[in-house]
Amino acid sequence: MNSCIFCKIASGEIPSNKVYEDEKVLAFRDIKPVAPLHILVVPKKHYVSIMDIPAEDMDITAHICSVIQKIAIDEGIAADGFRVVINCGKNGGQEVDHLHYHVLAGRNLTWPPG
Ligand code: IU
Repeated sequence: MNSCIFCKIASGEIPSNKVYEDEKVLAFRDIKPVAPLHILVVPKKHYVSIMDIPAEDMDITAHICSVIQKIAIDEGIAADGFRVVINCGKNGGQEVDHLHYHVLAGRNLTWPPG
């Protein structure tokens, strides 16, 4: 996926405000934050959405969950709480077609979402 902007960010071709990286995942601060803390966690391998993850790769979801735990501790948001969002497809509000987890914190997030 040479044209995918998150592939380029994940590979370092496009710089980002990185908060965590390992061989499978990159986490970086969203360029248009909608909360005081807004971090995106993306797999380095390209999946369009959660619907695009093959069964044999599903362990990436558990790995991302453990990365989110680490980010929550490192960023000091675990005690007050936070939200994890995956937008999927048109009605889900997905704009970038590379799987990403939004981590949102730093204010009282309302429910239901708009
Ligand atoms: P969405 O779930 O696809 O709607 O969210 C995409 C997010 O990616 C959105 O919050 C953008 O602000 C964010 N983003 C970014 O942080 N850096 C970029 O270069 C681009 C989008 I393009």
